Amino acid sequence: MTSSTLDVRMAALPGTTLERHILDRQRRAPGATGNFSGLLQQIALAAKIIGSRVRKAGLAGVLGLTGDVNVQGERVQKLDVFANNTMVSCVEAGGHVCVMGSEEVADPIPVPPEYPKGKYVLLFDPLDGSGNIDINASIGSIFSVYRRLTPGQGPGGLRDCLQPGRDMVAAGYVIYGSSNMLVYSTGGGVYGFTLDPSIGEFFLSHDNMRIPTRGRTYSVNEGNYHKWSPSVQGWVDWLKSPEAPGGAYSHRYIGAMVADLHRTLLRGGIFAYPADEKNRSGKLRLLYEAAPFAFIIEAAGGAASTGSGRVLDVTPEALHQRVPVFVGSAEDVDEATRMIA
Ligand code: P6P
Repeated sequence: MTSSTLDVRMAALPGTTLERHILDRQRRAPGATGNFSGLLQQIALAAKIIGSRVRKAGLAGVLGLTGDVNVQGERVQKLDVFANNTMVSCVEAGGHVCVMGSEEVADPIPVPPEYPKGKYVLLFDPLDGSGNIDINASIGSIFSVYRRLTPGQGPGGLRDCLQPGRDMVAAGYVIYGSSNMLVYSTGGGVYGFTLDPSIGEFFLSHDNMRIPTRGRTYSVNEGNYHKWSPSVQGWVDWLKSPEAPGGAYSHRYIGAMVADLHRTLLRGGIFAYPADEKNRSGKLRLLYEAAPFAFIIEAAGGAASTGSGRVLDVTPEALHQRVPVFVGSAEDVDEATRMIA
């Protein structure tokens, strides 16, 4: 191939697309069948559609509440429903999953009988931090992928959804912020892709993301301070004192897990949602919030604890089970778990 042809070919691609990245890694993965790359492409399409609607939310009449309350007991935003239906529609016909689970839906979501069933399970929070929608603050989508447990090619079910995070195949999130990014990991590294809205394609912008071993910020809802246990109060008091490593930490809290943990992944530090008097198992859901982020943060060199054990070692007993979380830089999480034990 002459150098001019090569130059022309490389010049045509303004970067590494998500598809190219997945296919390049798939070629190096023994026994890869292409199913996962197909599933990730479908998730990326859903992300583009959701991101487009989020950007126009104020104009498209999709702000505000539907009047419904979801299985979490939370008031449902119109965009929550749109995001949930978009993710299901983009994935259900593709033949890559046998069942899905969503924060917005009480029970596992079956693949309609007319569509082929695949070997994967997709669990997702279609629009996390939806309380931030109407104030135009960052929100996101979170997903995790497992292999089916039940035998055969037929529909999957709850048993396929209730797997410990250590058995996860992949996890990722999309942040709808000043730019839209899709971040994913299959365990061997964490890769960030930024959407070029003029092309409608995600391009690799953060190759092999690593979280610093220690940060300078803590991210927790201080409004819950008086509901925490004395040990959690003591840990936060210490972080805010001159005795903290390198001096008092700064506090950053956006109120959307995707945004708070994206910052933590990039800058280091710790994000926590401890148990409290009101949320006795914490507020965040294990299967489609805590576990996918634990998978990603550990793949980036960090740590994720419930306060009494590794998040990825928790075996779920219910689809919408909640856990306390302490996630972020390894040294910060280690200190937190030692102080609150
Ligand atoms: P609080 C958003 O509703 C969410 O599920 C997470 O994204 C976020 O981290 C948390 O709840 C915020 O909860 O009680 O601090 O408003």
